[in-house]
Formats: sequence, structure tokens, C-alpha cells
Amino acid sequence: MGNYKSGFVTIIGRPNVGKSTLMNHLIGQKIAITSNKAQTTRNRIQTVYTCEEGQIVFLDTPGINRAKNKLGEYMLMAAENTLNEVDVILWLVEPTTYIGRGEQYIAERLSKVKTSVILVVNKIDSVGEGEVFEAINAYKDIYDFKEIVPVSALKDKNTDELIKTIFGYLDEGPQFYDEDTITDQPERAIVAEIIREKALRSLDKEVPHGIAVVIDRMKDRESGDIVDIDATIICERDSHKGIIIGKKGAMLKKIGSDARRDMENLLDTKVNLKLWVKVKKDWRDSEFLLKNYGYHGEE
Ligand SMILES: Nc1nc2c(ncn2[C@@H]2O[C@H](COP(=O)(O)OP(=O)(O)OP(=O)(O)O)[C@@H](O)[C@H]2O)c(=O)[nH]1
Ligand SMILES: [Mg+2]
Repeated sequence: MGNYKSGFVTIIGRPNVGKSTLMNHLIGQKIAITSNKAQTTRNRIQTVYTCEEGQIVFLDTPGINRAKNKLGEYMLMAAENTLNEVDVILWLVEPTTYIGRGEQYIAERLSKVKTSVILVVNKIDSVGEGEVFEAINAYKDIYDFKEIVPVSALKDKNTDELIKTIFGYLDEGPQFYDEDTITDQPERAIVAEIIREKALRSLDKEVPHGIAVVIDRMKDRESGDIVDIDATIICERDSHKGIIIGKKGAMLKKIGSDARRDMENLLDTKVNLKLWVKVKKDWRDSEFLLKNYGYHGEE
């Protein structure tokens, strides 16, 4: 097998531009959670794409945003720490000509790194061709991109082309992971994220941003055909707890049954899910609680 290529590719951008959706579609499996709420992704999530030509290790990162608390600082670090460590940076943007302060900030950060940057104009299914063209025109003036690739992550439009383009910037290299490896995320972490996704999708306003999910127990029954999962949703206020539980428990029930369906698909077995809700005031500003809930500092 001559000329096998490999490398690391980070996906960065403002919140909600579709980074996690793109990564899931590129590897063909849902690993990272997605939602229409900004700041869905909180940790760096690694996935692996393997084909005959080589292997690409993708890093999905939290949306780059001004930090409002310790969790925000952690998220920003998780995204920015990848910039110098990778072979290629994919910078995802919306298909518009509006280049705000957030984008300016990213362009400025990128001007300090030597890594090749590919601009990915996402969500082209949501606008006309003219707008895509104008967006490309606007962006090409703010940074010296190696390539600009328009895609629709959601509709899998032009994503094959993106993979081809990425391989153009990778060198010959080893296969880092065996072809069965899809992600570095442990099953327990994915299960916790599934619950957080359902909560994000069902809850409104500030409530979903203040939650964390902890898996208290995950155990196969001896009969082998069912997994018992106990999990706790942490929130910041008593009033939020009431909202998460809902009238006669309806909201919690909905989150639970939505989550259970995804878990059964992931684990390929029946799941018995029990959910609890607990209040931990200001956990997003507590170093100790952040670590406890899985947001460990990276070196
Ligand atoms: N129309 C359209 N919507 C998309 C596309 N890609 C993503 N979305 C939607 O955009 C929203 C945000 O997607 P995510 O993948 O969660 O975005 P993200 O960049 O990972 O967001 P953060 O993790 O918060 O930084 C979701 O509602 C997606 O369904 C696309 O190609 N077209
Ligand atoms: Mg995301």
C-alpha cells in the first residue's frame, strides 16, 4: 500500500455554524450531539475517517465565543488549543457576507498559526447560489485560505469533494487507528451527551445552557439483553429544576424517552433509563464541579 496519507484536521468556527453536523456526516455516524442552540459542543471530540487513500482524524470543537464563565473559558481553550497541533484547519462559516467580530477574531487567531486553513461555507442548501458566491467573495478578502469549499453538511452536498480537498493537504503517514475505530469518546460519555442533546432540543431560553449530565450507573443485566442506566441532570436553579421536570413530570419523561431511543440504537440493546434532576448553584464557575462533570482541563 504505497502513498497512504494521514493527518489531524480540526473543525472550528462560531457557535451553531454546523461543525458537529459536518463531522458526523463526514464519518457517516452520529457521534457528536447537535442542536439549534449555540454552544452545544463543550468538549473536543475526536473521530476517525478511514478509506483506501488514508486516514483523517477529525476534531470537533466548541464554538468560538467570548467566555462568560469558567466553562466558557474551558470551551474556548478546547477549540483554540487544536490550532497548532493539527495538519489542516477547517473553518466553518454561514453562507452570508456578514463578517462580524466573532469571525474577525478567528481570522486574527489564524493569522498567528502556520497550519493550512480551508474555509468551508456551510448550509448552502438554505440560500441561493448567488449568496454562496457573494459569501465566498467576502471571506476571501479577510484571510489567505488554501481552499474554499461550499457544502451542506445536513444534506451531504459536496462533502465528498471536501474529503478529497483535505487529502490534498495531508502528507504520507501511518494509519493511526485500526479501521474499526470511530471515536475516542467512551460509551458512557456519548450516553451522557445524548441526554444533554435531548434536553437542549426540548428546553428553552437559558435553562439548557446551565445543565450538565452525569451517568451514575450503567450496567448490563445478567440476562444480557438490557442495560440499566441511571443518570442525573444537573441544573443551576430550583426554578430550572421545575422546568426540566415539567408538569406532572412530562418534560423529564419526554427527554428520557427521546434519549432512550438513541441509546438503544447506539448500544444495539434495550435500555432501562432512569433520570434524576439536581440543583448545583453556579456549577459553571466551579473548577471542582466542572472537573466532576467531565470538563477536565487539557494540558
Ligand atoms: N440548513 C442547514 N442546517 C444545518 C446544516 N448544518 C447544520 N445545520 C443546523 O445548524 C444547527 C447547528 O448545528 P451544530 O452541528 O450543532 O452546530 P455547531 O457548529 O456544532 O454548534 P456548537 O457546538 O454550538 O458550536 C443545527 O440545527 C443543524 O441542524 C446545513 O448544512 N444546512
Ligand atoms: Mg457542535
